[in-house]
Amino acid sequence: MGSRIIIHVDLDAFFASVEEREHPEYKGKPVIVGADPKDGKGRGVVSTCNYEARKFGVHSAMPISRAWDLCKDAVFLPVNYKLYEEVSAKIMKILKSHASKFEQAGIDEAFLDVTCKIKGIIEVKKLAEKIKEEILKKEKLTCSIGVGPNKLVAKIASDYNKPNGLTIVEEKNVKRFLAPLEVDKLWGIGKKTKRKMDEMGIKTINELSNFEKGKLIEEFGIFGHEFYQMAHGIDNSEVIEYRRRKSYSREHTFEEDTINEQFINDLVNNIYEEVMHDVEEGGFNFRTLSIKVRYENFETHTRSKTFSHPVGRSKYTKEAIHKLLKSFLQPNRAIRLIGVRASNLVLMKKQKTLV
Ligand code: TTP
Ligand code: MG
Repeated sequence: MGSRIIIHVDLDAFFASVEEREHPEYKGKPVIVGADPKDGKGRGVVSTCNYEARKFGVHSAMPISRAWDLCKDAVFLPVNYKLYEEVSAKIMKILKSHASKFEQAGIDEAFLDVTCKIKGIIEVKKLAEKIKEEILKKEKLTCSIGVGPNKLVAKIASDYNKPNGLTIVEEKNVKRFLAPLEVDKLWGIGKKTKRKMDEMGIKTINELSNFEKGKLIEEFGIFGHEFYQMAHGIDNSEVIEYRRRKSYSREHTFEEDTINEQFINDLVNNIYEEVMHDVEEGGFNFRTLSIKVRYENFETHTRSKTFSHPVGRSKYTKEAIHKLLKSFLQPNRAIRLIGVRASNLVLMKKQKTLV
């Protein structure tokens, strides 16, 4: 594989930053988003907190009662997931516009493969700065960006200098960059694996990279190989969008509004085939199939069928879409537009993921 240029973008203290943006009066104060602290008796955890609150030792996933003990004066807020999702969608749209290949990796992070459009470090630095500026200008939020020859290095780099950081790791510097970092910066190394490596005398990625591969496989089975590869900065996984997709849909407007059942049925067949093609190409099955019908007066209706198990292109689902359509066919009402949607997607094709 030739050398790639991958960018990883991760928003800073995402939920808390959105809240600060919405409420300028919180500026400078510690902000903690999560469960209700109930004067220290609350159950549940911290979702996230801003960097002011982090100075008190508060962090994500900490019991909210502990956060209360550490920082009573903080502004405690409930999780407004709907708002963060809306902001996230806008940010993802900006990010996607700068990528040849794009993959949302979480509510506030994404990978961009820019290999095709960028030549060299100066250009990628300019692009990263432009992305930061655009997010700040349009959404009033800061992010941290990492650039590397693969997703693993880009992700570690974005975390390297938070908040509002930009870290670029050229291929020739990957080993030097990773060497001093602790092993749990690598994917799939959680508390348990870290403890085990600690017992084996492995604390840093450098120490892991010097460990005999055979011994790692003995200790960690198939993951041993993966750990060895990662410690050497190797990650061949592609930037592909599949995780966050919620549905596939297509719609078509007739050149002239029509009541001709044959025309309507033919169009539905065509749209159904197109949607099935997209679904299959994405490696999905689906559980819900919907039809959308817009009449000549622009009145629009949708109707769905949800199957008890994931389904794909078949006689059965084709019949289902026609059954849904039938309920909208009325002798005197011309139809203007038809749409078909497959949702409740289930990923069928196994994608390469790390442990
Ligand atoms: P992160 O990107 O891990 O954290 P962050 O954006 O709050 O802070 P930073 O990146 O600057 O270190 O997670 C993104 C959002 O996901 C976060 O704002 C809240 C949510 N989240 C939880 O709800 N629970 C968690 O345990 C974590 C880690 C995140
Ligand atoms: Mg973040």
